[in-house]
Amino acid sequence: MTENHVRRRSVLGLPIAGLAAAGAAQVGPLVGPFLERAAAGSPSIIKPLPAAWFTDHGTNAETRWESVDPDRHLTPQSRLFVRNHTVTPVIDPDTYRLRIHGDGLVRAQGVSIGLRELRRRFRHVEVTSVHECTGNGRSFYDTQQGRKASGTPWTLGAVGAVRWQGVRLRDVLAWAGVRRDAVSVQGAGLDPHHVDKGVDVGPVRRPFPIGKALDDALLAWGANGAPLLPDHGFPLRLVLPGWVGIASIKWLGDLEVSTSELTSPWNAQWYNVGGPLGVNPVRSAWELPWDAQLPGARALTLTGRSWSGAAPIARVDVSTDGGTTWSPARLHPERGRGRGRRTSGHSWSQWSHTWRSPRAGAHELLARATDVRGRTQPDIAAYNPNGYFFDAVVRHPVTVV
Ligand SMILES: Nc1nc2c(c(=O)[nH]1)N[C@H]1C(S)=C(S)[C@@H](COP(=O)(O)O)O[C@H]1N2
Ligand SMILES: [Mo]
Repeated sequence: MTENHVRRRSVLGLPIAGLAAAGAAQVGPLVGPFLERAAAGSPSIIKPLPAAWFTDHGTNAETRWESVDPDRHLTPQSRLFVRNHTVTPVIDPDTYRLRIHGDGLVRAQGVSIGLRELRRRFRHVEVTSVHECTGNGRSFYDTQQGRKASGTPWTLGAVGAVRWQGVRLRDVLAWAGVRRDAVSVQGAGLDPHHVDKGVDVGPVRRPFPIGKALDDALLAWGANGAPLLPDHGFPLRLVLPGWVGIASIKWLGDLEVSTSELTSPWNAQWYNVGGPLGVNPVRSAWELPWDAQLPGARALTLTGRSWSGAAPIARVDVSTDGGTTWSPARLHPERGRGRGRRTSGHSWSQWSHTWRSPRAGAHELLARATDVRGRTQPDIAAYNPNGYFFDAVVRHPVTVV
């Protein structure tokens, strides 16, 4: 981490306070910006979080589904959810280096590379993926299934679709000299160490199989054609398309490649339900506020989206009567495909449903998606104490007035 310099300058235009400077000297270089932001009332996240777009969960921010523009397929970074274990660091791109090392490399002492060289040396690629937190939907374990799970009480807004720009991890590993018997890769972030119940458990990091690294994993510097925002991993993050959000380490400072299975609390203690969680499940959401008040009309056209970590969506069935009767939603032609030559990956599906002659009063809207591999959404999600992978059909209350 010594090669990376965190810029000590004003954050949100505020001068560095004496308190912040003193605190930083005692507890580490990344705490200065944190104290400044705390003084500004925004302790963890730098970008603005207007209440119309986000639900504030402290160090995390959730996108409001009613603020999603049905005419825009990709999620702008300004509207993308944020999940921070600690605080967004401010990293100087000019001195930033990524260190790659481990006994899974031919030369175990490893290599390090700066941003300019990374851009110059490797073929640029674009990949669209659905970016989602493992705990998305967690609050429904409590509100829909009567069993509370611990963690951020996300509704369904810890998700977005992003077209990432960067380079293939496999190209970088080939250059670094990966051994044939390497099995495990682990990225670590440059954000402050995570402290769990008073114990410093080190930087946020999580191992994944070499197979994913050599398949479609990316080192991304851009999202939707713009540089990553600080909150989303500037200057460089891992992206593991279709996998749990924790796999996509932000502010990537270190990559270890190993010939034995690596482990960390983020695959052993957390994000683990009888094994480390990998591919995201199938989920759906209506582009409506919770408890929406809908104007009575002869026909109401409602919109939503469905997605799966494994594959594109094949069909979506909807019910406007709490699940008694179902009909297929109209899937919109896919608009998530990039125009660039090298675009791959898959996005979410947008859909709509015309609700004819809705009667005044309270109703529950349901949507159930199935992906092209036949994975679908159950009526009840399998409970686990940390509330991961809530994939059941959500019962969305609305009132027709
Ligand atoms: N270094 C680092 N990487 C991280 C995290 C973090 O706290 N620190 N959070 C992870 C989790 S749990 C998720 S869901 C995603 C969130 O990415 P986003 O904030 O860009 O939406 O980043 C992952 N990568
Ligand atoms: Mo997450």
